[in-house]
Amino acid sequence: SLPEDAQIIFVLGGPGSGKGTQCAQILEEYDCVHLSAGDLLRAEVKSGSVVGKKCEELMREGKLVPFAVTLNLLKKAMIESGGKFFLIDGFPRALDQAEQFESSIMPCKAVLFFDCPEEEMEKRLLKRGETSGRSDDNAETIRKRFRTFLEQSLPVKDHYGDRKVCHVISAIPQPDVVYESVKDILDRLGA
Ligand code: UP5
Ligand code: MG
Repeated sequence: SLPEDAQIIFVLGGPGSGKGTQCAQILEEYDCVHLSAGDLLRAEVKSGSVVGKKCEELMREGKLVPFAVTLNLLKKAMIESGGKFFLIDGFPRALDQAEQFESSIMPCKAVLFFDCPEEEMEKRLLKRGETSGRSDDNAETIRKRFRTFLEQSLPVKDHYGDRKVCHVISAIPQPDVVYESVKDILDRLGA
């Protein structure tokens, strides 16, 4: 099980807003465990498991995989890491996921939300698609990911916004400039 003084920060934002990039920066300075739900899912797909095969198709369509799958992958990775300060990147992606995760594991301490216009995110993802090998980095799937984000994931931000734990950060500037804002918030949180 998890240590009693474990802490969780959810790192959210649209597809290509820079969640992974900022988490990599945070890791260099703070003692924490970075868990990307998307990376865990891609590893599951790569493993060739039955669950992975089902997720592969959904991810190629820009849809959400079943909550139980991400919950199990995250829970396992959290425990196995032996850490106690977790950056959970790209999860929860729907309101019910947020509620169920928090009631079954623990409430989050804060949310970092990277705010970025769709045109900018699209530009970044198309560029990355030239070399990433990610089956969802193509124009058609990117549009579907944006739709899923608006319809299912954005309500999560409003949910936390109401609870005042959500910190909205502009993700438009260069990564090191965005990171300055991130650092300010983490330091204020006493991370
Ligand atoms: N880049 C980054 N920051 C930049 C900046 N400030 N200025 C200019 N360029 C910047 O960055 C994306 C690209 O932009 C990179 O090339 C980077 O260099 C550049 P990245 O840091 O990778 O952005 P990120 O927000 O992490 O983008 P990602 O594509 O990972 O976001 P998604 O949320 O779309 O992907 P994720 O891996 O989280 O999920 C993939 C799929 O898995 C989902 O579509 C869904 O099907 C499934 N999923 C679930 O079903 N449930 C889950 O809980 C999680 C995932
Ligand atoms: Mg990512």
